[in-house]
Amino acid sequence: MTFTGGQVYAQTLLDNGVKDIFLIPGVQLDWAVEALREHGTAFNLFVPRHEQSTTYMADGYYRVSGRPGIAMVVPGPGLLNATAGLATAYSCHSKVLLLTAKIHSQGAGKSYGLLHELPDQTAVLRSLCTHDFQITAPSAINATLNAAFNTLEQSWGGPIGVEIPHDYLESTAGVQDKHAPAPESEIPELDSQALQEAARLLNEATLPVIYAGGGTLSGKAHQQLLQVAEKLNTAVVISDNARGVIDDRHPLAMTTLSGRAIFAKADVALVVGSRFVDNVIPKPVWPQDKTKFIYLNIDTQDFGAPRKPTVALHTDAATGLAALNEYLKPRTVLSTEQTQAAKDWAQEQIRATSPLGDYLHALRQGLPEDGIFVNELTQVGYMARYAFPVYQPGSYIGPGYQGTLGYGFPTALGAAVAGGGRRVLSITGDGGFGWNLQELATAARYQLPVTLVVFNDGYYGNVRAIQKRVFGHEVAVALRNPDFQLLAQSFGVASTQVDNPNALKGAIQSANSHAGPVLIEVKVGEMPSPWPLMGLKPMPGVDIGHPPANLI
Ligand SMILES: Cc1ncc(C[n+]2csc(CCOP(=O)(O)OP(=O)(O)O)c2C)c(N)n1
Repeated sequence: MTFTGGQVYAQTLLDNGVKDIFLIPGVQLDWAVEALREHGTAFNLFVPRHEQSTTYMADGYYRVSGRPGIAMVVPGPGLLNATAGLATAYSCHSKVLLLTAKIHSQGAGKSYGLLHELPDQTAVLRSLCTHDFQITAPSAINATLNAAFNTLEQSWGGPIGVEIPHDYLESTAGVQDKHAPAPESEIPELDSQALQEAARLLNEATLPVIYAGGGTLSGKAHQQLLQVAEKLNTAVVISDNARGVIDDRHPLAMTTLSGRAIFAKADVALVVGSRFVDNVIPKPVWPQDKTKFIYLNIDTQDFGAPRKPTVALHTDAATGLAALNEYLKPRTVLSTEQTQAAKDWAQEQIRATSPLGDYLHALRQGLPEDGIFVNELTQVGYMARYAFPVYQPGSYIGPGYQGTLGYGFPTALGAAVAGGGRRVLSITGDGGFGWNLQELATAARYQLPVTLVVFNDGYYGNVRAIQKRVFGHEVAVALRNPDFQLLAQSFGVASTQVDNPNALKGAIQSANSHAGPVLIEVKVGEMPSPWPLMGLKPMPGVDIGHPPANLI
């Protein structure tokens, strides 16, 4: 029996456990898509309205399920459209597999100007993926795809790309079944001297503190992190990328805001799975000289300047924390009163930044315990980074260091596919919604349980606020919006409009009992700035957000 390359391709995806695929078809994918169809209900094909959503949906899917998110696009502009999602997946270590077609194998490098040809497509893909695979012959489809899946499995995260010239999908010549050798594990062995030195520093410190970055979440180190925190009874300051790694209601769980009070007194900090560099200026998020730093990271790049590690532990978060735990002496670094004082102080700061804090309260109260929150680059969203309480891993999604405006809604759709009926709450500003408002069609078509809250202030409000504060003027920030109620209606999406936090809470609660998507528009005016409270260090020159010296 002979098979087309497309059939081998589809069968290999199935053999690697793939069920859900986020794709936009096109002529270069035809033989693969036809083969997917032949498998009937074995595959669920989700077809959004723009290629950027394929990778965003795949990312949201991975972050909720822990299973690789699979995106499929045509070459050239198809791939280029998908790159913002790849960049976000890269910054969040999300296991996204991007399957892209390529121009005809005999046109490669010849500049014939074939449909969707790029001068160097592989270079584009390679620059945004941790690994990339080229299918170099029809007979190599099975082996190369298996190698990509094995690598994805062994890797510590980040997107992987696979390219296939479209003629190989149509070809029946020489298609063979081959098995790829399993790649080596990417987890290095821990240096035992460094481990003991780290344990000594933590055991002898007066106030050791733990800082958890996204690597604790992607490295599934929840239990190990909690064990170390509870052994020392000290605070874990959870970065935006790690939200959910420990339930925020745990007495030792701190956000970057409540963590300010702890870091101010800490003499040793254990930084786990974090780049620990400010998002805008290449400086560490906390000064390196007054505190001794132990950095635990799988990526040796994250040990270098401007960080100054006293000890560097090179392994993944779960392995490193479990090993450290063996050497730590049980003690009570912080009392319940001290951790509560830090949390109470943070709450007061949030409450005082009204109405942002009230809106966040409404969002949390409206969302069920197991609901999934997808944050965005909107003013309420900046505050959510440190003020939206998160209860479990995989229930909070942020954009990582990319800070990609507009990523949230399509990411929420992928999260909903993975969520098995859990309600997804996606927030956006009216500006960011413009990046992907066509995906209301996708939400409606697949009846995804997403509540989309659009904060409508008529501006790129965050940029406007910064312009006004810094320059005293505003420019290029006013928006002319559609009627969001009519827009939702035209896509067949239920919608409502509110103008205060209490009404927002009620609208979210009613949306929870809806099976499909609901759009809630919130009419807002100018908001107070969420920036002075963001980040571990108080903002220089701003007089709010400084914890009193005697707080803990
Ligand atoms: C891809 C991308 N483009 C531009 C920006 C810069 N940016 C950050 S916030 C923002 C304005 C957001 O406006 P809106 O979505 O209306 O939310 P608001 O600030 O009004 O709450 C812009 C343009 C970005 N972060 N990402």
